[in-house]
Amino acid sequence: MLSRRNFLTAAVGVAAATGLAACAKEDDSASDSTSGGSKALVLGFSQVGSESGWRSANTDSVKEAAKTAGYTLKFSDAQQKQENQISAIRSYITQGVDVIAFSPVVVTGWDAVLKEAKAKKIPVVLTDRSVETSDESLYVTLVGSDFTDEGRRAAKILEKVLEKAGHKGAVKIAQLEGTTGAAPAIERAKGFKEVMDADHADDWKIVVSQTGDFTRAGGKQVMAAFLQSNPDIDVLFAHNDDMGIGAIQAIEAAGKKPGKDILIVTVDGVKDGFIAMSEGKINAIVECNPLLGPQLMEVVQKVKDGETVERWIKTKEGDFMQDQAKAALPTRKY
Ligand code: GYE
Repeated sequence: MLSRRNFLTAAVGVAAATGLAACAKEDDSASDSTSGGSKALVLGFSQVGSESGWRSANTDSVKEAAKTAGYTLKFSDAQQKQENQISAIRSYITQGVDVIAFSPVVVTGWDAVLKEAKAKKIPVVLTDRSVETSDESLYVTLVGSDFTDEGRRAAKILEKVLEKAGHKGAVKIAQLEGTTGAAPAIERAKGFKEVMDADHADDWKIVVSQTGDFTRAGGKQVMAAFLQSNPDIDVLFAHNDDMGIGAIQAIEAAGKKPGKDILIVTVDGVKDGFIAMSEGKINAIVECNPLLGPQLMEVVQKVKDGETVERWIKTKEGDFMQDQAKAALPTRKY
């Protein structure tokens, strides 16, 4: 596995090698760019949507890195709908792009369209989220995080949070899940449960768990319902910062103190998450890095050149407790 530093170095190399491409266009530009007489690589990218701060940072990173690399980027936003992603991918196939990259909203239901890409010999690179497929040859590689490990890390950091808060005895946990059927929702829940079952079978219990679709509005609405059915929740584990921030509003509206009456652990580490943490409202954040653009562009170039790449290029990330929030905030890049 290449370290992130190696990737960044390599990405800079790719950018230098491709030179200052004359006219890399964004957002479904149909024009062919040229770089020193040779045709610029054309990348079709289908994004999940714009549901969260993580997603906005990811989109910016992809667009910026494509520009730096001198690629022609055809970008589309699927608004969290699988059918939109499938039609975007089909249109990239019809246009005959060099490489297709996408972040699949859910894990299942991709085989048919991926087979169409394979038939046209267009390589597919997954980014951020994975798919479930019976035919491993339908995509080349995944550039993204280990979500199961993020779930495990969330449980481990919750142990510290509980200790710090002096919480003793039974722990009633509410879980705000990400989009139903999405890899980060499935795997973060799985990793968390794994640690819970192994080390806390006697004291921790998930009393309510429901999707908030990775959005603030979803987090707020579902948390309000949780508080009605289970007013004695001790902990909230939210699969992303945005749902956690929405939940904070619901907790405050119910007259409780987020971060004190209800301890909160989230995933992502976007700026607004760090702000909430520095205000004492989130207790710990498990980082999930959205700045995948440079790594993705490097892999895309290799795939286009027919080089072998690893099946899973993992992102490196860290964990943060509340007492680190203020110091870390100015250095956060997303
Ligand atoms: O955690 C969430 C976003 O797939 C890792 O999607 C991504 C997740 C991220 O909506 O905020």
